[in-house]
Amino acid sequence: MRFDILTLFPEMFSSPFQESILAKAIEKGLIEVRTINIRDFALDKRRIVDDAPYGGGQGMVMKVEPIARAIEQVKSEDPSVRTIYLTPEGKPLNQEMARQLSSRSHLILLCGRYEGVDERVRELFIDEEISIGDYVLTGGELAAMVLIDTVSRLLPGVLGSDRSAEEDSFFGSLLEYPQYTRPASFRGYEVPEVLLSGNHQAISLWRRKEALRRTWMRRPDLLSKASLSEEDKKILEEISKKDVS
Ligand code: 4GT
Repeated sequence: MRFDILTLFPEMFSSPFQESILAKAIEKGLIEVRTINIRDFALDKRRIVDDAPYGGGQGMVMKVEPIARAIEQVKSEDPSVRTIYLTPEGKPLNQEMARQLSSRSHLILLCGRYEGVDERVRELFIDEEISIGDYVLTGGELAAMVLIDTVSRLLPGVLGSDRSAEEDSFFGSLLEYPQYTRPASFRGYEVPEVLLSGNHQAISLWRRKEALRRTWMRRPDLLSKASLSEEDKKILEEISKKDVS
């Protein structure tokens, strides 16, 4: 899968893709991440990419022409590329959207700065607008990194082939159960005994219970969308009766 990032700050993307899982994914050729400096598509001698807003007001607006040229260059190489603008006004990103995006072979990610882009960029060139949450950033770059990270880990081979499918069925519906590793005892705080028991059926049941408990306590909104078995519903009834920690 290929990502073309249109940005005024390509340097921001150097380190996130040079570490760990994403670096390996690039090495293996599973993903390709390219940055395109929008300023390279400004043709005037000062290479101006922004201007004051018509109608007045605070800040600057990113001009349409450099962005148009940059997008058109990528599209001339691959007319089927999908163009995404990262903005707080976009559709909130979730696991299901990440899964759908992971089926595409090529995305353009447009990163805004200042007060954002001229509206005609959105009308003429953008297929989809995505937000990573209800808060404001200084630019779309961090949002683009978040999107690339969450989509890339869903591609076959990026995490280790057996893991991804398993996780997909689970996530989006329930929070994760608690995890422990050695030592079994730390300053008097013990790992739950069942995890040391070797009883895999008991361990699975405990984990399902803890996932349900955590979801009920922290994200009850997720439970209405989750696919729950009859046993899950019984467990939840018990949890809601107790209602502690
Ligand atoms: C928040 C998000 C985002 C920004 C988000 C245009 C100029 C938008 C600054 C940019 N803030 N981008 N993608 N929540 N800020 O996704």
